[in-house]
Amino acid sequence: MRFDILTLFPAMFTGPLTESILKRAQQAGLLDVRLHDIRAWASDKHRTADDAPYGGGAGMVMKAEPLAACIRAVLAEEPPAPVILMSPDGELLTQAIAQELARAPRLLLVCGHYEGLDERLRATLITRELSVGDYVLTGGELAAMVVVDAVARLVPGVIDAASTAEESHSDGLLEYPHYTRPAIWEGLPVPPVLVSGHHGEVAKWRRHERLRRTLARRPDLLARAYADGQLTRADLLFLAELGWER
Ligand code: 21W
Repeated sequence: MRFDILTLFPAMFTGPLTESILKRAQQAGLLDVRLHDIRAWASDKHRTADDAPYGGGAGMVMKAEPLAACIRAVLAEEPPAPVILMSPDGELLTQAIAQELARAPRLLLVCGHYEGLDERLRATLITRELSVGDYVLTGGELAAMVVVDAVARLVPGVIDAASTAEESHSDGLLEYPHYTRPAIWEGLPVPPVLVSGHHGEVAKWRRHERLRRTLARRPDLLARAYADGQLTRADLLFLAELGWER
């Protein structure tokens, strides 16, 4: 899968792309990430990529011409790709969206900076807008890295297939707690059921811990799991003991 990232700050991407899983995926030829410096498409001698807003106000606006030239040059290559603007006004990224995006052969990610970009780019070249959460970043670069990371790990071969298969038919509950050696750490023991060797009891304990945690931390997810028919009669009995009101 190929990503083309359009940015004024290509150097921001080197760390995440040259470590760990994303590095290995690129070396294996599963992932091809190309960085494009928008400023290289500015035609004036100062390489201007931003300007003051019409109508006045604080901050700067990304100019239409350099970004449009950059997008068009990158889009001229194959295969076709959606042009996704990273924007705080975009649709919130979810695992379902990451799964949808992972089916495309190529994505073009546009990173805004400053107050935003000239609205006419939205009307012409941008096909989708994504936000990574309701908080304010300094630009779209870190958000684009989040998209690359979330989508790339779903590309077959990038990580162990068992991990993503579990997510795709996930019941929408939080994870159970994990433990590894030593059996006692700083006076804290591992729950005895996990060392008991009773696989049925371990499975039941893990399910209960998942339900307990989801109720405590993300009751919204529990309501969704219930509405989606992901909860068994045993789950509902256990949740009733915990005082859950559906
Ligand atoms: C932050 C751009 C604030 C514009 C009203 C008028 C991309 C992002 C970004 C940024 C503003 C994402 C204002 C989650 C994010 C991004 C930079 C608007 C203030 N309000 N996902 N002016 N959060 N952020 N400026 O910030 O480009 S995806």
